[in-house]
Amino acid sequence: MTNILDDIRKNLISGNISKVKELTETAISENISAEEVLNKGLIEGMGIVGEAFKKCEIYIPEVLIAAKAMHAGLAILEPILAKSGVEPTGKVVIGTVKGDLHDIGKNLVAMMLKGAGFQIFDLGIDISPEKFVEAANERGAQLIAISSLLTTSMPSMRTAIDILKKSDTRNKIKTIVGGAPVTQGFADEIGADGYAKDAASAVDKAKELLGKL
Ligand code: B1M
Repeated sequence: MTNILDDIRKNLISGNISKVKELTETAISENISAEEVLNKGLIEGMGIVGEAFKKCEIYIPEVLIAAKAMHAGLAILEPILAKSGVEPTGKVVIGTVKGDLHDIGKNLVAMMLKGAGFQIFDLGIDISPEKFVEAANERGAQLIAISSLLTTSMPSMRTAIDILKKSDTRNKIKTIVGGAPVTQGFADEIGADGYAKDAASAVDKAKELLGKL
């Protein structure tokens, strides 16, 4: 016999948006806690999607549709979770660097992080180095996630990290960088705490980095 949390996971993985919404509502009406629906249904489901994406068993369109299904479920849970004071996995400020307007990869990373239970403050595109640090301080974020798709905009990542290093909150905030032209070598060179080559790996790295705080 399958239970409703299995059904939520299965429908999330297959991107059945209306079914995930309906099942999430049913689970809540059956007195399953919002936290359990979130962790055992939505987050576990999105974790399976992330692993399949990493192994190239599924591709970007499937991930995006699963993320939409996740959002449909989250929309039901968010007001309940907010009232019950359940803490997010961590707070992340994310954006695309100054001079760069590409946002598809950044959005994917943001969605996967949200899927893993992180609270996301998405600053958008063309974000100045100062803005990343200011926003992280304002929001009490533990992680700044910076995306760059252009070789010309990559140096702006270094500036953001330099500004953070000079600030009082350096030991409270980690940094992760990524995007097609970014490499582990570049991340090391600019002093980023982490690098991830894709959205699913970004979730693993974010969890690892926050574990070190
Ligand atoms: Co542009 N573009 N583009 N573009 N564009 C590229 C990036 C390019 C490689 C194309 C090419 O020449 N072959 C090239 C960059 C060359 C370089 O510098 N290395 C390029 C260029 C040159 C330009 C313009 C300068 C073109 C022009 O005007 N002459 C211009 C720049 C505008 C600007 O930003 N100032 C430009 C404009 C555009 C569009 C607006 C038309 C559009 C962007 C639309 C949008 O994002 N809303 C666009 C697009 C779509 C592309 C390509 C075709 C696709 C990018 C994409 O979305 N990929 C791209 C060529 C290509 O990659 N094939 C190209 C899908 C996305 C899911 O992958 O973003 O790599 P990606 O994200 C991955 C990983 O990189 C990683 O996870 C994601 C998936 O798991 N990742 C992270 C991303 N961010 C991460 C952050 C992390 C961790 C992982 O931690 C924080």
